[in-house]
Amino acid sequence: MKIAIMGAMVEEITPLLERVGEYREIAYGGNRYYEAKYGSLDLIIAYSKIGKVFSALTATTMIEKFGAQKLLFSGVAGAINPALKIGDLIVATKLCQHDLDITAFGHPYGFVPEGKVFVESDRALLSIAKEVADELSTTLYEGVIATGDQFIADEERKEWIADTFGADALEMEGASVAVVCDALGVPFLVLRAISDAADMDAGFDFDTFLESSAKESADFIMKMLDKLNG
Ligand code: 3QA
Repeated sequence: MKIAIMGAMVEEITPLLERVGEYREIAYGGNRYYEAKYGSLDLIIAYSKIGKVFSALTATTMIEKFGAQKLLFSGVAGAINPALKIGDLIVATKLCQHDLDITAFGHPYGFVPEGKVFVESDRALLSIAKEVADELSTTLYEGVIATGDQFIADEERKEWIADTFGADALEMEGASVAVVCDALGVPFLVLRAISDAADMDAGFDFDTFLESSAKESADFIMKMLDKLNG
């Protein structure tokens, strides 16, 4: 079984590379991909760079070039739901693009013809995540994640995303990865640990908590890999 694990920023995959030990680096398409073995699993690990376009490229490459059969995204997110505090883990039940807008033609926000507003995560991977959370006695939130090519540090925009999509957290890559995986028939899961609340303090909080929250997410992903290893 070949599993892709991706992040957007180098900080999001460094804790994963530290855990797998030996890996081989392959340069492709302006990024570096890392092949590693983890028990019986073949891993392909990479960070895409920030945003929907780069993350779509990386997800596609992991699947089409490296043959990934499942994809796990690990990283950080801004909280929308006030229940989510810095360091908390959230797994996406479904994802949407908050910045996709052809409403001028009567379409809903987040929709383009032949697409869908929400892409759903793989049920089997979701249930593995829940099992891991139970075993660790950690709280794993489940909810809607909204993606867009903007770092949100604004209450008003955040409320709009909450009201329009019922989103619990927001980031800049999940939905684009979801669209790619859905189109190519690859089960995927997007896991994020909260780094900020997408508010006035978001820039400062993000800088402060990127590393620690990225590690929270990566540690959880490693436990999921242990479970996939059987
Ligand atoms: C932010 C990262 C991008 O990959 C999306 C973090 C956490 N908080 C967010 C927020 N709004 C949107 N997304 C997020 N990730 C990139 S900008 C900082 C870059 O620093 C999730 C996320 N509030 C680079 C140093 O110059």
